[in-house]
Amino acid sequence: MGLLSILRRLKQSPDQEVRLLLLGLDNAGKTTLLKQLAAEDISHITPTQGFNIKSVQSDGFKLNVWDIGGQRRIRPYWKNYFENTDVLIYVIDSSDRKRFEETSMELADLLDQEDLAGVPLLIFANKQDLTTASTASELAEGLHLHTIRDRMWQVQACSALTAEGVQDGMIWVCRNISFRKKNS
Ligand code: G3D
Ligand code: MG
Repeated sequence: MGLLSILRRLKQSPDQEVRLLLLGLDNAGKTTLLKQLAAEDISHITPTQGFNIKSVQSDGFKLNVWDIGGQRRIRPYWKNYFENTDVLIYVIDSSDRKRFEETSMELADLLDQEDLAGVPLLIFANKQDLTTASTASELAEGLHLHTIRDRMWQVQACSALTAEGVQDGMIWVCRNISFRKKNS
């Protein structure tokens, strides 16, 4: 059974649609993670023509997924996908130190987006099964995550391949779903 079906039961209100944005550089592990999350119960995948954006709908959850790097051409369209995001999930390949700077800059760009202001951020320090992986705390330090003060955030070590740590991360996600829609 997919993790999302477990998480569905953790949601505060069954009718509420939780909108998640799953982003990261190419090769970070998003697609692998998505398979762990949704398993067989993805009811609907819509590839958006020309944009490489995947919208995955699974009863009560909506996930928008795409590679964030090298997509400057489509930046004007980001807005459409950011609106009403409950939690931002950012995936990093912890074994790819050469790209820490790049992924850090892309993340900083994201956090600057007005539509994502205050949206809770879960960072998956992925590929922990590799011996070459930086630990979650090394990653946090390398990416200066402690400078993030305008939202709730958490780094979760995981392996999308073995699923280790994935559920813990998603439990954090469920606990930090923002209710901006209701409050605003
Ligand atoms: P993306 O969708 O973010 O671009 P993918 O990334 O999910 O396609 O993963 C890119 C590559 O990393 C894949 O390898 C995938 O198997 C691998 N990968 C993803 N997560 C993990 C993990 O936790 N541990 C390890 N060891 N590998 C992982 P290939 O070889 O298929 O390109
Ligand atoms: Mg992919």
